[in-house]
Amino acid sequence: MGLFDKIFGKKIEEQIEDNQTADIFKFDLSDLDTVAEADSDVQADDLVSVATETPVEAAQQPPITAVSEPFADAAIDMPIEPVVIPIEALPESAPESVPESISESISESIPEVTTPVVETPQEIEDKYEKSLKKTSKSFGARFNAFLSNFRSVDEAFFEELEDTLIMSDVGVDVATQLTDDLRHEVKLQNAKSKDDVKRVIIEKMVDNFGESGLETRLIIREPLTVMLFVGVNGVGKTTTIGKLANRFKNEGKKVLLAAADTFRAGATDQLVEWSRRSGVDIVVGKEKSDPASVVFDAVKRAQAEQFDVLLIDTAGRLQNKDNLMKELEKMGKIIKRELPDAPHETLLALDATTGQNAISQAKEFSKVTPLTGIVLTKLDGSAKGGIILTIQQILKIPVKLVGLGEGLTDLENFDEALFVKGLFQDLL
Ligand SMILES: Nc1nc2c(ncn2[C@@H]2O[C@H](COP(=O)(O)OP(=O)(O)OP(=O)(O)O)[C@@H](O)[C@H]2O)c(=O)[nH]1
Ligand SMILES: [Mg+2]
Repeated sequence: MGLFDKIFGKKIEEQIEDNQTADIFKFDLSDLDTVAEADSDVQADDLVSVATETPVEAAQQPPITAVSEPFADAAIDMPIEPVVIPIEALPESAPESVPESISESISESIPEVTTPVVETPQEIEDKYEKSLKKTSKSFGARFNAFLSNFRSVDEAFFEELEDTLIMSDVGVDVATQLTDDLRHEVKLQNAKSKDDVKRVIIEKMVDNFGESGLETRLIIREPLTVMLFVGVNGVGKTTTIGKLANRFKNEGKKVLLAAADTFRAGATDQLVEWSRRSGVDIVVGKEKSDPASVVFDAVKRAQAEQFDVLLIDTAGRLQNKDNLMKELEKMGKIIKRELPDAPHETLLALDATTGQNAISQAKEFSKVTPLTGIVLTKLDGSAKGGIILTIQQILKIPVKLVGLGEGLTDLENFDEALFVKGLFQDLL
């Protein structure tokens, strides 16, 4: 049984019969305009625009470890003697301290903490459905526009279908493959109405998606799990770490964060604020210092103090690709020297609203470092849809986490069935 039948239950033949009498088209082209307007809701780096009215003081403010000395590139092969200074001992002007003004502006920009609760399966399903509403609408609008011209399944139909899929961000290769598969699909040849055609196409897309067979669960290792977060600027690395730290903390794990984005001014302060909100510890370094030194100290501390999870934030923007490559390589070496099987996860954050660009980013990062999974962020924004349906198929990397909003609890494990249901919620 394909994923489509598992999720939507009915066999296609039965549905085709039912559909002869029912009109299930809910969209017209005007939906596209609404969605385009709504796009502006989610803007990368738009930190100040999401101010909450009530900044929340974290109940617990864990110690911040500062790395005292940045080390030169050559230091990677030399024994490292880190000096750990408690944050209180640093002069006020040192970059490790969080100036009150910055701290305040950051706390205003991060949505309010809600009391930790264990979510029911229904609540998780509702969250998926709500978040994917915008994407589902724009996806649906495209398909309905295409199907409104439907007369018969002929060559012109397949050409138009291919164009529609490409416009929906499915990617040229997948669109061509899917169209070719459908050319040979007997059910499609027999389809007489728009609804039949729609169902067969959707069934094919869903079943292809369900065939990836990739392991989507996060890898957890005893005694210490190390997760490295990579991705271009603004995709949601730091936010995801903040949310994940909160989740692990609620599960009773001892969590340490490493602020290894020493490149962007303010990046450390942002992660410090997330650590305060979740009440977890953090290791920071001086601005522009060697991020590998932060990673080294964090790994040492995580081992010495029996932390369960270490989450490492990295820079999304560097002077050039070579620098990024060198930096990630060096971090990888430092981690492996202490823990040969780590990092256990190297997660690439991708913004679902950036379409095909996300695929190029994944390909570029794969060249720099082996990736174990994808965090697909901003699913609550408006994506064209195709990209999220085909991302695993194209990249052969599992989506492990999805970002469903900016709040502390807006992160879920990737769930294929809920995802597909959410994406096609208004089309079937
Ligand atoms: N709507 C929505 N916004 C998100 C989500 N994840 C992150 N954001 C927002 O995206 C913006 C950028 O997020 P960051 O976590 O700072 O991104 P980053 O990858 O760490 O960026 P750099 O540090 O510049 O490399 C912020 O405004 C976040 O609130 C999500 O799932 N949904
Ligand atoms: Mg960041």
